[in-house]
Amino acid sequence: MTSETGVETRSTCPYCGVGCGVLIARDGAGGITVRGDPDHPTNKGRLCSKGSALGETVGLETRILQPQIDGAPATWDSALDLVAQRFSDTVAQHGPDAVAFYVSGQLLTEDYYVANKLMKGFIGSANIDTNSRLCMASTVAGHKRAFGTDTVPGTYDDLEEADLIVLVGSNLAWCHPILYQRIMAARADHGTKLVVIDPRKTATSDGADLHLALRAGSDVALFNALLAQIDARGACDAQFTADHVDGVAQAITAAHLDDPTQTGLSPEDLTAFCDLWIGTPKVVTIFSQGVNQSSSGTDKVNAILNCHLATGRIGTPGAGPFSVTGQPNAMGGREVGGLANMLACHLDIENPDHRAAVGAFWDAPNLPSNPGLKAVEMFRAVADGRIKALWIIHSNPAVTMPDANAVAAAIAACPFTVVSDITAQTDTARLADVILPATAWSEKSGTVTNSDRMMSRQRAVQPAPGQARPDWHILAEVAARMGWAEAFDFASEADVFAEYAALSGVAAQFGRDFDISALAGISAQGYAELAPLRWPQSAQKQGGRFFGDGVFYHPGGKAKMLPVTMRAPAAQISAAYPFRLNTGRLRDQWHTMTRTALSSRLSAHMAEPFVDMHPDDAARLGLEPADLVQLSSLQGQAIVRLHITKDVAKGDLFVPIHWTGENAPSARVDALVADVVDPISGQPESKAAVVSAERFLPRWYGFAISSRSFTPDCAYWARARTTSGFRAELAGTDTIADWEAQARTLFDLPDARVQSLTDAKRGRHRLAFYDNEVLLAALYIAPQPVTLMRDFLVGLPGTEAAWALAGQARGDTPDPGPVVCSCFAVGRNTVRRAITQEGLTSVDRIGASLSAGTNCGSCKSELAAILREATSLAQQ
Ligand SMILES: Nc1nc2c(c(=O)[nH]1)N[C@H]1C(S)=C(S)[C@@H](COP(=O)(O)OP(=O)(O)OC[C@H]3O[C@@H](n4cnc5c(=O)[nH]c(N)nc54)[C@H](O)[C@@H]3O)O[C@H]1N2
Ligand SMILES: Nc1nc2c(c(=O)[nH]1)N[C@H]1C(S)=C(S)[C@@H](COP(=O)(O)OP(=O)(O)OC[C@H]3O[C@@H](n4cnc5c(=O)[nH]c(N)nc54)[C@H](O)[C@@H]3O)O[C@H]1N2
Ligand code: SF4
Ligand SMILES: [Mo]
Repeated sequence: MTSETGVETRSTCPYCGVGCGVLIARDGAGGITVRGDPDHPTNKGRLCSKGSALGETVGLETRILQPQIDGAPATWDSALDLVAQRFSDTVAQHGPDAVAFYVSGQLLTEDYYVANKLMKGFIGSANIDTNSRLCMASTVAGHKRAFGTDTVPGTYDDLEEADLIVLVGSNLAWCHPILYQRIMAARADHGTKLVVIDPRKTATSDGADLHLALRAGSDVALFNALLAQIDARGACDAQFTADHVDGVAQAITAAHLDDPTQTGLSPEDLTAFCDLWIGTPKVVTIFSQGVNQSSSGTDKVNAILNCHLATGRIGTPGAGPFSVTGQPNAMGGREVGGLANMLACHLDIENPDHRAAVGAFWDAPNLPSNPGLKAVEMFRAVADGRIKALWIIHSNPAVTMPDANAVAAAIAACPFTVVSDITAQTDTARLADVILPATAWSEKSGTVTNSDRMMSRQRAVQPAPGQARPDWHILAEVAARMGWAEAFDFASEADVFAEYAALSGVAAQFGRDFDISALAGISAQGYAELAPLRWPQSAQKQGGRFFGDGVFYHPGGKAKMLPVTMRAPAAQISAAYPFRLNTGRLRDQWHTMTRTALSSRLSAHMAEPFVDMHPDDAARLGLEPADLVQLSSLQGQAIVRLHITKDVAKGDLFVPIHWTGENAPSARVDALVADVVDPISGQPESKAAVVSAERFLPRWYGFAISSRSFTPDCAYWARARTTSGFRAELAGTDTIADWEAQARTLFDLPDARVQSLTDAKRGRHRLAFYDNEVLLAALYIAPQPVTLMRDFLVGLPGTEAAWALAGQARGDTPDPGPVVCSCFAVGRNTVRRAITQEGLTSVDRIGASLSAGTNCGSCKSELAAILREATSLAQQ
């Protein structure tokens, strides 16, 4: 179903787990407009920079619109027949465990349900795992150990109710911006205190009362210190623990035995933290990837949950632990059983009663009794030939799995790999035998569940382009061709959802938390009109919080505190690998950038991959600002731009995760990361590799702009979209004899008129290509990192820029600097100038003068940092 031009349709943002409601309208020119839904309870009309730019990322230029077999266009029938045949043959010859699905927390609930039903119910293997293994697995395991289920107890309303919010391993200002803004609003309104626990200084910690820059991986020691103090100060809730919690004494004993000095924090900071936390009953502890992505991730989760259980601060307004989910449907995937060690609706694969009930409900003959392979094990099994047919849906593991080079090699060598994606231009799709074109957000329809258990609809407003089909539909078609037409005879996504809701009622009979059986009989119209609602939705309970009543899901109804002890990250710093490599996200990019990089606005915030390094380390290595740095580990190498900053501690490095073979092949950070996992959750330690760093010394550095896309071929390059085309940073190790010929090949401009400026002795070359007076492309080469007014130059292609070779603006046109506010394209230098020239003293004043920060607000913490910097410079 699609909508008419101008008519607004309610849907949900496809990016992060905040789950903001949007209103989408077709603009009559093939595109869409997107604004925040004022009636959605999560965001009440607000959107962050990524949500605001959604309209710019739905174009078709990079889409795959027809199935491909071995790189050649194919019909749906031949592609689906081939996939079904190869999977059936592989199962027949080698058994069901010789095939696997690797899926995604970005799939809609309906897609996920069908994938899980096909693999676990009918193919008869549990080899379906998901990128949520890299994301939420430690939380799932920690929740199950403590609560007996994977339940997020609270709701977003707790952010406004709380008096203290603690963020552990979470850069909320960039990764869950609308939640961060809700916290900032609560802070302005009633002074909510904010503590940030992160080894790195971030946009999030900039706004905090207390930033605990603990040593990487030491969160367990910190929360054990807190638990020991809770005990020592008599702050345990004796009644609550006696009635509702097991394991209290053991957990407290373990906490006292742990050593808080491992955190590297000062005794004053530790005391300040304990004072605040213990002294503030309404405390919410939010945690994310700094906790989960660790070889002790599950213990970190339980160390946090222990403190809330000991004090009974859980499931009441303004109090509780809160795992924020990353992907839009990370939570939904956990509900449908998308992880290899779960069944469906929070039922357990290893429980024979659960298996029998689900098997009967699905009328499925083949339910496996053992968990399947978790992501890292799965790709190892692909590598060593145990898995011979693999279907990757909605994920890009050749970039995002640890030991990514080995994973890419395994996928390439797998006898049969299918990739379902919206584009064929990904590192993973390029390795596939069959690529299946999926419909994308704004064309597809279904439900997602956000971090606070709110189920919201995504709705289609645009027709499916070309031959693209919804993911659930593709899966059902393959299932039918494998011989299970009846079980997968879904007429629509509404049909899938109704079946799923009915199954949750079966699960509820086993006393499971996830119960949406009230929706079991939902009609097509009811589904079409479904307004956001929070689970559970059963006859007994609708939405609300869990555990405030002290009722948990372990047999006997009690929660468990776990005795945990800090373990350092698995890889140890050594003389050969002296740096700890932290990794994470940037404000305006989403994972491997297949959608966000289509927006020039979003690409302007940080246009190149980089490594944050402390000034003392840079000095010791003899590195200068803007040098290129080669990072090496036992697994692989990366080359990135140096960014010298005190935001990271000495010995720590930070590299963003977003760049891929498509836009900066040398900067794939997971090529450096070992595939070490948490022993309980199987989640990889993505933020604590050890690496060495040295200057990467090319013969030449370059900067290129062009109105058309181009793909460089040199040791280092990074390309990004601009308002007028594309830009790229380049560096090469080879000697180039003829720069004009080189540039013509690069830009594919064999005949265009050229203007050049060469100082061969100094190794400087500048070339600009024109169509009449209009600039098509330009290349700037120098033996050192090229200094240019880049943020000015990127606007020139397509204009009559006769002076492009100068590399800077004429006269007194000022250099705007890199973009800070992507909504209004306001550069850093523009903000600095306005602060000094106009004497601006607050973020609001900056907004009034330049509009920066007045739309989505995602840049407010950066504006505050520029303001602080400018003010302190002025006072010196
Ligand atoms: N802009 C943007 N937003 C996103 C995404 C995106 O790609 N881009 N992705 C979404 C997804 S899937 C996810 S999972 C979330 C992730 O959201 P976050 O978890 O907030 O994001 P990260 O940047 O991965 O990591 C968070 C922080 O963990 C810190 N950290 C590293 N090691 C440790 C440690 O040992 N202890 C502690 N306490 N902290 C540590 C890092 O310094 C980093 O600042 O973001 C979601 N939102
Ligand atoms: N070192 C390090 N590694 C990490 C992390 C980290 O912090 N550090 N974070 C980890 C985490 S938390 C996560 S969640 C993962 C994310 O890693 P991935 O899931 O691998 O990354 P994405 O770029 O989100 O991949 C989604 C793919 O789905 C495609 N796609 C988009 N829409 C659709 C659709 O509707 N249907 C289909 N079939 N395909 C579609 C996109 O084009 C893209 O290729 O990365 C993990 N890797
Ligand atoms: S916070 Fe931003 S990315 Fe996340 S759901 Fe809301 S608009 Fe989308
Ligand atoms: Mo994630």
